Amino acid sequence: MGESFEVKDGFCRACQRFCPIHLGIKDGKAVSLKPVKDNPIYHGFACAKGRASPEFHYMEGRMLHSMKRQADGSHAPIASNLAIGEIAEKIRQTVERYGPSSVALYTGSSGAINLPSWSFGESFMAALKSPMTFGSAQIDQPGKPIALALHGRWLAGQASLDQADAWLAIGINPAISMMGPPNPAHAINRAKKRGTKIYVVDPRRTEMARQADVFLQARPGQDAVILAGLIHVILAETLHDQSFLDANTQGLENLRRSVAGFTPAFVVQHTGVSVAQLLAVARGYATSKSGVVFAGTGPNMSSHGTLMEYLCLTLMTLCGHWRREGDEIAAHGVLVHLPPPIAQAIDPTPGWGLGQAVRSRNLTKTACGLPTSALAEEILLPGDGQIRILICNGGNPMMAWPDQMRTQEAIKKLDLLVCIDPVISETAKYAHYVIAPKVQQETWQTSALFELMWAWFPFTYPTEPFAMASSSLVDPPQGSDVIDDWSFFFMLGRHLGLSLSIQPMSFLFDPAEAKKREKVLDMTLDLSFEEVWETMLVDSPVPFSEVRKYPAGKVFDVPMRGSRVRPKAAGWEGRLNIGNVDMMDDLLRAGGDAQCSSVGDEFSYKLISRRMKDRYNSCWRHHEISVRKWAYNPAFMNPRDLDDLGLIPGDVIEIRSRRGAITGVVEAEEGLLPGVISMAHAWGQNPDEKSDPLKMGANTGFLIDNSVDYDPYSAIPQMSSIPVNVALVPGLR
Ligand SMILES: Nc1nc2c(c(=O)[nH]1)N[C@H]1C(S)=C(S)[C@@H](COP(=O)(O)OP(=O)(O)OC[C@H]3O[C@@H](n4cnc5c(=O)[nH]c(N)nc54)[C@H](O)[C@@H]3O)O[C@H]1N2
Ligand SMILES: Nc1nc2c(c(=O)[nH]1)N[C@H]1C(S)=C(S)[C@@H](COP(=O)(O)OP(=O)(O)OC[C@H]3O[C@@H](n4cnc5c(=O)[nH]c(N)nc54)[C@H](O)[C@@H]3O)O[C@H]1N2
Ligand code: SF4
Ligand SMILES: [Mo]
Repeated sequence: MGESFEVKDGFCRACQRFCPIHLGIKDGKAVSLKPVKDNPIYHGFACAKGRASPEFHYMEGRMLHSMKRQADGSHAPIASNLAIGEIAEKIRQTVERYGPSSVALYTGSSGAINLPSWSFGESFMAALKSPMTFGSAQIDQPGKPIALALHGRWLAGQASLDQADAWLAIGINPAISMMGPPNPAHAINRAKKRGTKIYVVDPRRTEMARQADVFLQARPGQDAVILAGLIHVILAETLHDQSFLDANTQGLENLRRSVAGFTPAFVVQHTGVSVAQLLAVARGYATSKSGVVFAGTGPNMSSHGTLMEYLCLTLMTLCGHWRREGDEIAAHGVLVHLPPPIAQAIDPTPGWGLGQAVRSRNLTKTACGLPTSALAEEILLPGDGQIRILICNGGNPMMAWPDQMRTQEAIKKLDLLVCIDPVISETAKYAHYVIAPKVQQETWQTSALFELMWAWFPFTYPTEPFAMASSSLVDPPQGSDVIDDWSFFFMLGRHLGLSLSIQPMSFLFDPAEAKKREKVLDMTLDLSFEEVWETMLVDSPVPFSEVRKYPAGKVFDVPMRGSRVRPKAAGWEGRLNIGNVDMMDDLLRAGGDAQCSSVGDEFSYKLISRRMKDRYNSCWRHHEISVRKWAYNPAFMNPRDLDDLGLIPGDVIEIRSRRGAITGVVEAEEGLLPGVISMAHAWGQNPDEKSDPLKMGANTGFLIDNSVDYDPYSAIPQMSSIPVNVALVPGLR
């Protein structure tokens, strides 16, 4: 038999940025991935991780069959269909005895990127009548949707990063994380060439900070204080947009009172930035025409995350930095309808206290969903409402949830744990069943994800109406029994006699309207992946069947292209709130906390989180690309701190928090603020496994306690800026 080689167009799925690519396929196997050079939006980019991703499909450790846990704790292959039948039976018995709320779903990062699996998971839970759906979003940047609810939304949205003339980026590093526009490095260069001012707040001189006009190298966890300081200066110097505020907002006086104490002197004392820098950013930002403020995971995880996001929105509103009447529109829906570009405000809505509450710590459902950081407690807390079954879709709680100790206790306690995961992850080790899914190029995928991200991450959206939809480009390896993630929920529903329904994706419909439009699936008929996408995108502005013709994407000539923001409707009364009472109270607390934290206590260092270039959370961690530079997650520290402590790079240190201790390997990083340790999450092993810090790294989640120092609204605990101490572990250098 001769060899065959072909090249198919599509896009990489090794991270959420979905870069358009040419996939080389040899004898039916994906063998190479190269960027599409002349793509108008991505400008020919693929990272090393993406280029290596064809190998992920075939690497050792990828499961080609689902697994069932045996009496001795080992896993043995089982036919997927049989496994799903057994899982259904266990769910049936448990629901009969304890009610539907005893079953919970956790959608992790790989589940969230995969819209059909996310959508079918939610639909399954609704049909089962269990409200207990959790996700990685609630331990990521949960302050974003909550703040947006409290502040209200501007229908026409904000400028895209390509349109904006000032960026204020707080604890986000698009050049590595790809949480930013397509091909972030290219976008940063374009912005510099256009003369866009870039302001960065980060304890670390990040890849983006190196290109910044002003880099505020601030102490971690003080972002709300800095934002309040910027607002203070802007109000004191009357640089705000009074006529915009008069016409479209409420709460200015409350805001003014609340930021009164955040004088430049106060901010400088507690954050480490200089007066000159603070004034430069306040003046530069406020006098720009269309500035955007955007924050990332760091400050969202460093306490007062909801407040910090709220102040980002408030700062934009204060300066009238939303798309205004007559401006070129910033975003178009191609696969998902966006709200009409009208220069008017939608009133705030409640941020928390929505529907089903959990039992622990009086926490409620928020605009971001149920608090994932309380899920372990909900499994451990006996009595009515205890969670006994967990379906974990494309996530790895043992590596990624805060509070690894409590997570392990909870995971071990479950009556049934099902993981949908291509490998036996650290969590899947405890699973009763591991369902082997199709991965990456074996699945159908579209760029609808970005269009949905527009609501919370508008700075990731391109200005042009670009979209792509790709069928599966390769088949799973021969002889395998792997299934589509979404079909797990479909088949489970079928076994349980449930009827699943799928809501079309759109920002146009309120929940009641979306419910009316949902399609009830005929559970007796098998569905194809294509039909799944057709159902989800039934109302798309450009028909799915048209977008499908462009697997590596295209800029579509949608009717809105090139149009302008429309004026506010006559008599419209919607107003944004920039003085929300709860947020102003939290701002006073943040001021108080700032004063305490500079006093210093027994834990004199702050451990902050970061992302590493070649590794996506815990995904494909055993592939050589994930460890080509670092086999472990170094504990980066400023050389001055190393000198003070008598450490040299390569030393093994104990890093101790109030909760516990891990061992890290020291590395010097000039650009890091002294007193700060920068270390990536989702490394290391399970707590009771023998771990070599030089081979596997250490799990920073072990240092975190879910039940203290958490955001009172979203419940996200302090996952960055964790107070720690450091000591040499002798003899391991
Ligand atoms: N201390 C600290 N903790 C953090 C963070 C931090 O910055 N600091 N970050 C937080 C953030 S932002 C997030 S999003 C969470 C992530 O939390 P999780 O999503 O729970 O963790 P991941 O490591 O992303 O797990 C992804 C899993 O998906 C599997 N997988 C890979 N490909 C596929 C696929 O195609 N299909 C399926 N079904 N599974 C697949 C992988 O093997 C892996 O087990 O971690 C959070 N935890
Ligand atoms: N290569 C790669 N890409 C990824 C991921 C990955 O693991 N690897 N993970 C993906 C996921 S799940 C997500 S959510 C996104 C996240 O995307 P980003 O939010 O861009 O994540 P990071 O690159 O970790 O950038 C966070 C920054 O916050 C800073 N920081 C930490 N604490 C503080 C603080 O208190 N204040 C301020 N101002 N800054 C602080 C850190 O120094 C760091 O530069 O990335 C995604 N992309
Ligand atoms: S940034 Fe890298 S991993 Fe992410 S989609 Fe692009 S090529 Fe793939
Ligand atoms: Mo994330």
